[in-house]
Amino acid sequence: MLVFQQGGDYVWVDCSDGVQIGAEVLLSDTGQLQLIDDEGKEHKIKKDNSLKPMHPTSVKGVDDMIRLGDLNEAGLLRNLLVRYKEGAIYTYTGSILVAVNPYQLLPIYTPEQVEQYTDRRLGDLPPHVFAIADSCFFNMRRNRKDQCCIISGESGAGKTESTKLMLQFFAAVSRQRSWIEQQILEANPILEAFGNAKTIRNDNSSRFGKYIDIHFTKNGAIEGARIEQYLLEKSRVCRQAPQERNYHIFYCMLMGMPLDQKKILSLGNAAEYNFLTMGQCTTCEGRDDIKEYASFRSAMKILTFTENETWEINKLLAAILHLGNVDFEETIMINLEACDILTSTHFKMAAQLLEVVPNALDVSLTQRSLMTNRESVSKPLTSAQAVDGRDAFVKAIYGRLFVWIVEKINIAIYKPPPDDPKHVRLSIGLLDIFGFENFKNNSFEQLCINFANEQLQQFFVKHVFKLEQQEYAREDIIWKNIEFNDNQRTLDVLAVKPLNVLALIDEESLFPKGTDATMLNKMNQLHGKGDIYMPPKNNHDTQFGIWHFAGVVYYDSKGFLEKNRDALSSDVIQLMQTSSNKLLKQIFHNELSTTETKTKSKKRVPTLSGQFRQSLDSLMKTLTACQPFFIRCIKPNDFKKPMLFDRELCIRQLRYSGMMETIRIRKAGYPIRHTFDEFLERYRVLLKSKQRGKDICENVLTEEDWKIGKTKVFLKDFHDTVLELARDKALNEKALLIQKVLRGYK
Ligand code: AOV
Ligand code: MG
Repeated sequence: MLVFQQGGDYVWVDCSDGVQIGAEVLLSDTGQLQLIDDEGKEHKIKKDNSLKPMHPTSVKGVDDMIRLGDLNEAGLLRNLLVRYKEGAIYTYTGSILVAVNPYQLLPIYTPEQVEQYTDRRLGDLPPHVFAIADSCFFNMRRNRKDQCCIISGESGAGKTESTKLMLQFFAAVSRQRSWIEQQILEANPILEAFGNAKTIRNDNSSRFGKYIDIHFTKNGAIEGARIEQYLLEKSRVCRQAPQERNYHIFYCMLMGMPLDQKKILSLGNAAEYNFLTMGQCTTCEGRDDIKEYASFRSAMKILTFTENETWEINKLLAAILHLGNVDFEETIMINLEACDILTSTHFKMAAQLLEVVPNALDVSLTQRSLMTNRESVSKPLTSAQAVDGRDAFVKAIYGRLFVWIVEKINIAIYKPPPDDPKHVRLSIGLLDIFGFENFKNNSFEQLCINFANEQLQQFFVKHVFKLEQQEYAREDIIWKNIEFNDNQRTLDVLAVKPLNVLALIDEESLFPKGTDATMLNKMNQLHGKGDIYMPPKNNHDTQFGIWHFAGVVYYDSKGFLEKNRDALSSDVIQLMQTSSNKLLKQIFHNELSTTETKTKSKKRVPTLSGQFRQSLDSLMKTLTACQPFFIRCIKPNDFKKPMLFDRELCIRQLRYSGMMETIRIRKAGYPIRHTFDEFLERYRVLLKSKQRGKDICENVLTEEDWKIGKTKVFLKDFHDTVLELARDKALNEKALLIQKVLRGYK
């Protein structure tokens, strides 16, 4: 029986959010206890034996959550909170890193810290993203196996920042201080200028996914890298939700470009452009667009973009802004609704920058050619159709420009392996995609983004729960199964079952008569009865819901097909053929070359979701071939504020990411495995004998709680650390001994 007699003790008390909260006992008189909880609230409760005392590990917090005594949600949450308050934003769960976004610069990323974390075993020092990077690097060299690090978390949780920190670490430990490291680091400001934007969730939100594969020699020197990009959100170029901005590059360019250059492009301030003002927000607190433009320009130089290429890019960006200010006026043309372009400097500038004849631009924006049986006829467009056509054109320019820029960056940083067959190339891949999103209005882009997150969650579930428990069974390890939330059923409905949601969207997109409504209808019929897909509430409603691993999201089906078709009108393609703008022609070379060599059998243009699925499939294959590390980023509040820990928000993230179950399995399980031979080869130095086999392995293991399976040794994360340290020591002693002996000979 525990009786609280004095202050300083800690207990758990009930909280309105359903998860118990920690509280300190301030006073205790005969019948009552006065408590103050973690949020500063006072409680007065009757002295009661049912009050649960806090385990000492929860009072101060622990580095590794598998050491928590109170192994429940309350304990988990408090551990993160206590540490976060002290600026300790990183916590382990075995080798999985949990990172809580501090929303402030912490003094923990200096070159000294990099040095400190280099070549240390995980758990030697306080948890840190550098320690994970170091482990990746160590494992890659030790196991001669490619590694990957999957960084997940919702929008604004800190994935992109963590990725940059990992890169910073690799560039430093590669120790060459050469050009290539500099180039890899400098790819980021370019990618972020073109692919990141302010959203309500994150002032620097990645609107595309990326996988950076860093290539090393067998000695750990960086040789090069390759960046894969996924599905840039193109709609942002023309439309922004309230309080959101277009891509950073536009604002940076307008703020940072010298006046004489702006004059040539006839550019003014951000406030003057329709495409930059839809969100009623042209600045971003805490961001200096002038400074960012300078960094962007210098990064372009480092990545070998010539002055001329950068200028040509600026021309296309300016053309986009001018096109956005082109106005259309309704007219009637032979009894048909039509429209005219209102002559303006914007229109003239757009034609000049795209290097096309103004009249040709006018025609391609206001008319559409249709192929009848024999001939091509043109039909006038209404002003609304003309606006849509113009926007499609602009999105296509920006989207292809982005792809071209990434390709150019890759040309600079990717080095094909040398011809030498003995050359060993190892790699570490960092995955940083757009986080799970649930806005007031969600569209096709959110469905794609959330589908990608769903895939990553499944990768995590597979690695941490499924494969692991299967292996215990295969190796006859006695094991009590741990239950976990499997999101496979959501993935089945989205992309696996026959006629799954994405397949239906694709099918309707390829069907000329398909509309958003016919698509929705089919989805309702085929998936309306299950519990993953939620049909619209009534016939007028265009929203359907999906139960994602991170909660339910309602998507508005309006505009789905158009976005998925992502088609460019043949008029625009023809217009580009007449252009003398080399960059424009280059970024559209795929479209231009297919129309030039027109073949009879028309090739099906892949849809957006089709392409995205294909690239995700290939990503999953790459990841599966690597040894994975996981970083789970947590967003502590919705206000982008430091030192604010919203319990409910954090509980939700911990729940859907499966953190509780992860702790359980990491605590009970044996995440490190070696075959007997591998194990003996590495740790033989700890033994006297040269024998092989299962029994000998047992002699190496002095610590407790390991298991021997049929073909493998099963260890806890901490065993790995202990063994590696012992091995280092033994090798050092041996080296000393050899030195001594050699000295003796002299
Ligand atoms: P995300 O990548 O996870 O969101 P970011 O990495 O862009 O999120 O982080 C959002 C913001 O949080 C950053 O701009 C920083 O201000 C702050 N932040 C994150 N991590 C740290 C850190 N370690 N130290 C200091 N500040 C940090 V998205 O890309 O929206 O899904 O699409
Ligand atoms: Mg990001």
